[in-house]
Amino acid sequence: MHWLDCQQTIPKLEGMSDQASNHTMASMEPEIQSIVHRIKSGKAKRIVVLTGAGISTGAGIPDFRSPNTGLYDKLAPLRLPYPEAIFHINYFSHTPEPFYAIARARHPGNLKPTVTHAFLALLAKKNLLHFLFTRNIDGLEQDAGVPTEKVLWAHGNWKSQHCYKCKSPYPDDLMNKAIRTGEVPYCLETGCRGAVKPNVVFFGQALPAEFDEKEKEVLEADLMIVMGTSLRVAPCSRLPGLVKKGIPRVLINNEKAGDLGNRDEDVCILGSCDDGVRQLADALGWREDLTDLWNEAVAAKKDDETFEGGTSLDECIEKLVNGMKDKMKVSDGHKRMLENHLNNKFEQMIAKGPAP
Ligand code: CNA
Repeated sequence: MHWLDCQQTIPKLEGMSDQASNHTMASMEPEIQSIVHRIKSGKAKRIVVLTGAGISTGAGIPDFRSPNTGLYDKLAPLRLPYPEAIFHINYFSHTPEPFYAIARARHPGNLKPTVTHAFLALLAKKNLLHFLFTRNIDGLEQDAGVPTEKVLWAHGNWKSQHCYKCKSPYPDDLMNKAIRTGEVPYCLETGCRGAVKPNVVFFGQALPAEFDEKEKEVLEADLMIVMGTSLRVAPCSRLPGLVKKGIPRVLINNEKAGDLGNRDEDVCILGSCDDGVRQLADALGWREDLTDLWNEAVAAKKDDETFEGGTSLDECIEKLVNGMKDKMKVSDGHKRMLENHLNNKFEQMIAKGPAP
């Protein structure tokens, strides 16, 4: 069993070699060619991919940790005990209002897959995608056409919901209404009154049971691609470390992440995911296929009128801040109580040591 643990972070640039750290898109040509050769020669037929929030920022969903644009920086006006609290099950159990206040701005609703999502679907179409681990909850890889049996949504997704307390399911139409209005939905079971939560894995909750089983797919990889993740949240962050020595690992990300770049065979393509996959597609002679597939995926995603005229994250946060004192009744005393409670929880978690 693995638990989503925001305290179990891996330092950035851990032991990154100077050679790897200096590579940029412009100077990566020989390394990209080695990956292209591996794919074209049939040596890479079982590609395992790990994706994170950075592949969906182009679709309009902010990631967590990018400075200024990431969700955690934007949450500052809410004065949460710590930014991750908004997605921590202990905090949600007391105070679900902040989560619902921003839910509409986080929901993929009418958002379209990016060219990076289309690249994943293209890998699948060419029978090269062995398995995709995503920590994203937006489901855009499925919208792009990646077959569901090839994906593990390690942190769950928005497609269903239940009461956090008694686990009763909750109807989709009422959930959509809650997301649209920003009001917390409560359990319909008599006497329960637990807040309803989408089936997204919060900090402090267990990952899907299949994670242990699917983790083994990484051992089968003859190429790994890691995209759009800071690799700072366990246990997904450890997946690249399971790739067998001698098997290339490709990082496509705005910044360096984890220990990618430490091994001789690693390739780090620093820059946007969309630029990185276009560059790979060009080098593979796949650009036309990629563009066609992307256009089809964008056209196929039907608009959901529930989310028309979506409210921006900044607007949602401003609204919550304005109504906070009256509506949420979060007094300074209540806030201090929560802080103490959560600090105690974290001390206990840290004392217990890292997740297995
Ligand atoms: P993170 O910690 O916010 O890291 C994102 C990484 O992507 C950072 O290294 C950024 O520099 C990088 N990045 C951002 N935009 C781009 C871009 N366009 N091109 C290249 N790199 C980019 O997010 P992680 O996924 O590592 O953290 C795991 C969390 C984030 C999981 O619990 C997710 O559920 C959660 N999350 C998911 C979504 C989503 O579903 N779209 C959005 C935000 C957060």
